[in-house]
Amino acid sequence: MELHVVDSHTEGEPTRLVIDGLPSLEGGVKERLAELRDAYDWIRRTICLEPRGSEVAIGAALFPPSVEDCLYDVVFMNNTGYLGMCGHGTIGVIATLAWLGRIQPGEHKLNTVAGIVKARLHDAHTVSFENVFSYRLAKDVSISVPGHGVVTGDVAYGGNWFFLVKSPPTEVVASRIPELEAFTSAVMDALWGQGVTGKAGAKIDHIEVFGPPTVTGADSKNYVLCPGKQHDRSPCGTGTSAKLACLFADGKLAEGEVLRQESIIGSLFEGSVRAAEGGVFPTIKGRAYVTGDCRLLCDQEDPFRHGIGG
Ligand code: PYC
Repeated sequence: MELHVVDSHTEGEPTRLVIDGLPSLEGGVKERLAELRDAYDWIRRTICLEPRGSEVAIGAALFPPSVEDCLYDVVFMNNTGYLGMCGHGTIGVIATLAWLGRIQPGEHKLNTVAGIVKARLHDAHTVSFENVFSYRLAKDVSISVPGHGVVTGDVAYGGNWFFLVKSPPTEVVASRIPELEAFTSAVMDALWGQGVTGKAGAKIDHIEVFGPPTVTGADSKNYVLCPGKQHDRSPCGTGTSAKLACLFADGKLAEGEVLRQESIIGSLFEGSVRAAEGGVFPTIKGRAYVTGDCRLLCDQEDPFRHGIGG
């Protein structure tokens, strides 16, 4: 068994794109995700988990488009399961397709489980995409977080569900990552325990905290806890989308105005919105670089051929 993958990172966050070795799956992108999860989860475990992957690796599986006009159907996955959308992953996929010579600068649509995203390849590394409809579901939701008291934040959707904490528990800087991780993990557990969800009971599986920027020109810095309880090294495309939706809803961001969102490692996304009824369509821009091109081998005698745990 062999999987051909191309690795990239988008503003520090890795994406592993499978370009060969996938089964051919019928149906639309949601049916393809379901079949991958139910019958071929070893692919996610092989590409995302140790010893070949890591807890921060996001996998992306490409399929022929099930929707007219789109380049591919794409299913994103991580160390614990599958994602409806992934912003840094979208930028990584488009930059990788350019590196493979499959696309040229211009617009390219990807059909994700959360909906169609309109990506634009600007040059070999720079990609922007208009994300799916994003909105704030609830403002100023207070929950009780063991060890941290009452924590207040907004529930918003940016392709994934987010809880955007109002006040950070500590400085939002890399040297505080252990405290930020413990705090955001406790917030995630408290949300689940106290039944705070996204629309139709959707699990909130990303937590975002904000602090003052540390790089020139940035407007805000974030720390984003992802579903596998690892933080995003990039400013998080879906998280920045959720933030843009909240700023717009609060009248703090005008249509077309640019927000420069810094990540915990000091990398940047630029974001802006197009207004829509009840929410926004965010556009996120960032850069990705290809870091590897390899064949993952699964030796039948290797007890960890399909990853460790997960
Ligand atoms: O960029 O949307 C994103 C993302 C989600 C999880 C990791 N990155």
